[in-house]
Amino acid sequence: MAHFPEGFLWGGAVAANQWEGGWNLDGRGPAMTDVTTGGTVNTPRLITYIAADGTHGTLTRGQKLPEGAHYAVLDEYHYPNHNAVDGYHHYKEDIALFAEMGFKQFRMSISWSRLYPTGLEKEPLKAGVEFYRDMFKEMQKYGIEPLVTIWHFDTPLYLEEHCGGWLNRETIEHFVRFATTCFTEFKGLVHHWLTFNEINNTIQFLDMQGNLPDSAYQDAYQHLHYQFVASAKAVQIGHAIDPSNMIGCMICGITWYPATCDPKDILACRYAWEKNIFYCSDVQCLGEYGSYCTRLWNDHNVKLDITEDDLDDLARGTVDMYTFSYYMSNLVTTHKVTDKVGGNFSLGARNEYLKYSDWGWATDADGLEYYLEMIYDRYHLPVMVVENGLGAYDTVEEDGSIHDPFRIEYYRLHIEAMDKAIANGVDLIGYTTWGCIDVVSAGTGEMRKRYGFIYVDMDDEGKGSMARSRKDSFFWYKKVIASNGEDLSDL
Ligand code: BGP
Repeated sequence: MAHFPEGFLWGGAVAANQWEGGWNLDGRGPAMTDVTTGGTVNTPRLITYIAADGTHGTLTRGQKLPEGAHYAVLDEYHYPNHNAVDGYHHYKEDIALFAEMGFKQFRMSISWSRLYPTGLEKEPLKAGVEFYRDMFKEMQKYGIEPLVTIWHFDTPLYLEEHCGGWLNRETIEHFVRFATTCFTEFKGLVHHWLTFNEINNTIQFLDMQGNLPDSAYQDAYQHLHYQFVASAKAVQIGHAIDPSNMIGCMICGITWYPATCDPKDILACRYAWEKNIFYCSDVQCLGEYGSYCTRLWNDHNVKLDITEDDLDDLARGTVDMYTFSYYMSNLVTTHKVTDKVGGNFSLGARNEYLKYSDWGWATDADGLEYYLEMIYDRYHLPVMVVENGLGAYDTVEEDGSIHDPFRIEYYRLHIEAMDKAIANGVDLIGYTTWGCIDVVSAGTGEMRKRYGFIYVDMDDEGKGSMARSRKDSFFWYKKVIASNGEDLSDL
């Protein structure tokens, strides 16, 4: 007998910038992803600009725009997020397909610059509000609950370029205006919200870049502090507008293991949990910074701008649920790593007990059980796994069918892990697989890295009909949902 409770929220997830497209339609303003090119597993995505002297230049993530330069869309590059998979025009068809699979919940995000093109406007664009309202009504027809991420990597480019983005305290105010619009306009249509997607990536990303100066840590922790305050204010407003709103944090969930039994590795592993995972979720779930934060700040001479009012907001704006993405575990060691592996906004040492995907991400379903039990024990809040999946190559057969047993196997293992965690006492209330329909990869900008149950005919260069088709995993997941997680057998 499976242990999924009645009413368990099965579904799938996408993000506006990776699914929607329509980047410059109906008044939408650009976001950073719109000046970001495609990359590959070995070559980074580039951010394009025009320098003060008119020459064209590129940056990689984390690098600063040179003095006098401005971000720009350049003719010589392809920008996969511009059209993405055109959810903007296909949402009715896509939602009907989700309904066919039996989705109870669909996680999507609202593009900030579709409502506030620069982020500074006092009123939202009507067209943007109408677009999302229509989408929610469409979901309502099928009894699908929206799970809405308010910020999924898409601060309006104008705020980033001209106002200092999240290093400027005023961005809190702009975000709060945007979030308030969402809570007000979609009241009654949306009941489940997440404030910031994978908020902890800002910290994890530092370690990926290697030896950075203290100023990089100063900026990252300050950026996060402003996002924490923005999130806490949004939670309070969301509750005031509709007390039935359930609002969650969203953490990039990686299960960290020590690579050896050297006590130094065991300690380093605990530190990795504190820095990468608990730093953000303690603030968002418990309403205050953990005691270990002093150590993290002191390590890099970080001095934060934190006011008494901020602390008050953090204490009042704690979330109602813990949500996270889960793709993999990672090894931590103080010893020399000769075989580094990639991951979701993270790096680690290879774990000889695990299998790795074509993009170098480990498959570790036990790590999901570990994470769920650890987190629930710490926060005692309802939990949702809001991203999980395997990015893989798909082959379309001559008859149009797509056989993806590797994806089915990945999901089976992770659903079994969730089932165990529930049996062991975790209050797990929902599961949305990542990229339930193929979308543009966040990390590489590729289309060939596919997660979907639904295939989209579109390649890395933006060529394709955008036609949707059902993979084998579509029929399998349908069966899983219909049996509430009981029937995980092959088709
Ligand atoms: C998470 C993001 C998603 C998604 C996913 C898969 O970090 O929240 O937006 O893209 O990772 O990553 P990728 O697309 O790089 O395979």
